[in-house]
Amino acid sequence: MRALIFGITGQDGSYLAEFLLQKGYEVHGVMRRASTFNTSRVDHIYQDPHADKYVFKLHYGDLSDSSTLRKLIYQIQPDEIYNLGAQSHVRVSFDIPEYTANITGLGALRVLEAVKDYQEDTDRKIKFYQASSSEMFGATPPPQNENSVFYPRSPYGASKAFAYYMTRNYREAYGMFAVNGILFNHESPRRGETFVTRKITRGIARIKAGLDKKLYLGNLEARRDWGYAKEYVEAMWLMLQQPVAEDYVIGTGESHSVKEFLVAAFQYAGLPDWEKYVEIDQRYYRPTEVENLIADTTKAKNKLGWTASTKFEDLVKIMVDADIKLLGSEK
Ligand code: NAP
Ligand code: G4F
Repeated sequence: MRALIFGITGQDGSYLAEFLLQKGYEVHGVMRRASTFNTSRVDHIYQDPHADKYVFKLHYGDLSDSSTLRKLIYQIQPDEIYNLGAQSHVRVSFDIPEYTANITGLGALRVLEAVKDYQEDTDRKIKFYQASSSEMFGATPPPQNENSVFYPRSPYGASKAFAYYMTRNYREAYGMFAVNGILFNHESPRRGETFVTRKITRGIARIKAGLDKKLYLGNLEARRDWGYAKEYVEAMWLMLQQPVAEDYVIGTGESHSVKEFLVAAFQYAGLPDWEKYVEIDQRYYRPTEVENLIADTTKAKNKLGWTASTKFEDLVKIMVDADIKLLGSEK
């Protein structure tokens, strides 16, 4: 089996690549050219092109660049494509809405269109996974499932909703095996440093090491359904192994506030007086907020046999421990 991953250098892309390599896949990934190294999450699985068994291959490309992604699909001839590439930061999407729509929204359409043409030209089939998001539910009250109404509250959420509907449309219009995994927030030690969980655990490590005195945050009342990213990539893969292409909600079924995460993380790190260190800064608030997300994962449980094993308390511990260890090794 051959898989092509857009967004391989991201949190999920790196876990998915590891997962598929363990399953015996040949894994191809698309990375952006950058002036600094952007492969730190996959460096540990990087292979020299001259290796005997060369099964992990990186290619330059960008979701804004139809001709290159089309060329890659024709050259690689993957059995499965996972589109995890996105401008994935909700707050930033208010600053760069057009770019977000181009990459997070139109990027998915560019891949779908290339897959459609490839299938028509070659008579081969490609299964397509779209990284849809609980941000699409936005203001719709929890719990949210596959039938809940979308009410996006950001350019990011609206762009993901566009990609979601295009994925469904290509499934219905052209009979493509195209699925949406509607994933709720999932975190890990590989989470980007500006998402709130990682910002907190990294901030704690720096405070404990005496490098920072304060941690500046925005809205502490928002609630999220936080799971462990390493487990969520299996659900992505399972969706593509089903006999019929369908969309699935993936989460833990629990919701916690940012404040709860903050308190649990500071306490676990041995700093119970968290208020001494945390300041609220308006710049981290969003013009419109998503207040509460809780996944109803009944369908995933029944059809995929998938449930989240790592819950809130364990996730906090994994992330705090990892950031304290990382800072220690950097020092
Ligand atoms: P992430 O860490 O931000 O990774 C995003 C990936 O997309 C990175 O590899 C990034 O490359 C790549 N990318 C960005 N712009 C691109 C472009 N113009 N062309 C090609 N690739 C581009 O996100 P993640 O947390 O792994 O999430 C994976 C996907 O799931 C994203 O689509 C995200 O929106 C979606 N999602 C995430 C969550 C969550 O809680 N993590 C929940 C629901 C849905 P660089 O490394 O070069 O920046
Ligand atoms: O960690 P966040 O930035 O994640 P958010 O906005 O929920 O988006 C993440 O999850 C989505 C799935 O629902 C993904 F689709 C998306 O790609 C991304 O991975 O913010 C979580 C909450 C928000 O309510 C935010 O207002 O934390 C609040 N928050 C409070 N202070 C903060 C901060 N968020 C960030 N990033 N930084 C803060 O200082």
